Amino acid sequence: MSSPIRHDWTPSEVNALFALPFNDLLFKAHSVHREYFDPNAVQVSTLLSIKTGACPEDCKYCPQSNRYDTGLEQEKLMEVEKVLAEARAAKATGASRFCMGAAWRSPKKKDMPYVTAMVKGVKEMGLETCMTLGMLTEEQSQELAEAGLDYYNHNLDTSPEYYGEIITTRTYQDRLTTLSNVRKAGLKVCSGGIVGMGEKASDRAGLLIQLANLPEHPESVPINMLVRVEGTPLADEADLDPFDFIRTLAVARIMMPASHVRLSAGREEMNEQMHALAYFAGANSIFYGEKLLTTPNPEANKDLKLFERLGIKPEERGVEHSDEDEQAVLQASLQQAQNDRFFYDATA
Ligand code: SAM
Ligand code: DTB
Ligand code: SF4
Repeated sequence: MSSPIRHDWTPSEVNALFALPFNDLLFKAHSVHREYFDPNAVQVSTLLSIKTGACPEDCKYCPQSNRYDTGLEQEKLMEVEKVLAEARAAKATGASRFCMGAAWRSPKKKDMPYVTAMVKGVKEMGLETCMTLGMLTEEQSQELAEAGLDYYNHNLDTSPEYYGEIITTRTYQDRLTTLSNVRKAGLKVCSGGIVGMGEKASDRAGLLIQLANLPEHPESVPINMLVRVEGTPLADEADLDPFDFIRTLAVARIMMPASHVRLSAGREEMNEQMHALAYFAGANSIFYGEKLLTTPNPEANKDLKLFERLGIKPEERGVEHSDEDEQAVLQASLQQAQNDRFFYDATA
């Protein structure tokens, strides 16, 4: 392979990647993508908010912070049975990973038996499991690993330099410590950030340098486009140039060639052409299903239809997904998407 896995990226070379002509950058990213991945496979995860709102943190982008009036209805931790029912439904639509998110600064001792029960139950269905619960200690990471958790999502969000403009209630080092605790427990790491919060290209470079220069690359790198939610301090942030978003995906692909790069939040504002460009630039994972945590996401069927038009298949994952039933479900969903392309409801 001509693109090695590196952990020594410098600001000057990453800034130079961002400054490349768009076509040169895309060609480079796509070439790297083909060295490590099937370019026509995209991994699909489903997201569920297991505890919504009333978060004590002050992340300026977040509709769930208790500092901002976003009209969000706060909820207690969801019952384990309800979470399992949602996971079953996600499996039935062909998702391979089920991600559970909580609006916490960090989980409390009393929360742990519930979240570990959720992990065990979802795992038993043959789905990969992922959680995002805020900061974790080494012991909590271990507890989740023992319950069968596969991935932990904890984002660095932006560069160390810009971070203070966005969050004041936890430090960048707190985030790095959680990532290190998660690694020590043997969990796979999902970590990325948000683009479109008023940061400079050098901040996007700074975020990717932090991620790529970790002792191991995160297996999954979500790149979120800011969802501007009424009531949050970033609600009126200027439009992001869509090509700058694609550039960020492309540079992430080049710097972390073996990681899944997730085209994450913000897809509701992206058209099909933008999705196709993102997949070409090296994005090979999405959140699938009509809701992210609290904001809308494209309907699963819309994604499947686009997959079909582009010749993309949902990625099969490990032994869990060689399971015949699941393959049948996926095939049925794809068939449905294919049919929907040619027929419409004439009664509507
Ligand atoms: N409370 C936990 C934490 O922050 O560590 C976990 C849940 S939190 C909602 C997970 C991630 O969602 C954040 O780190 C941020 O990257 C992303 N996120 C939240 N609100 C967003 C928004 N409006 N637009 C884009 N991404 C967002
Ligand atoms: C990530 O990087 N993006 C997801 C997931 N990890 C937890 C969350 C996106 C949230 C978007 C705003 C919302 O729906 O509340
Ligand atoms: Fe809380 Fe997470 Fe939202 Fe920050 S991003 S306010 S920690 S839910």
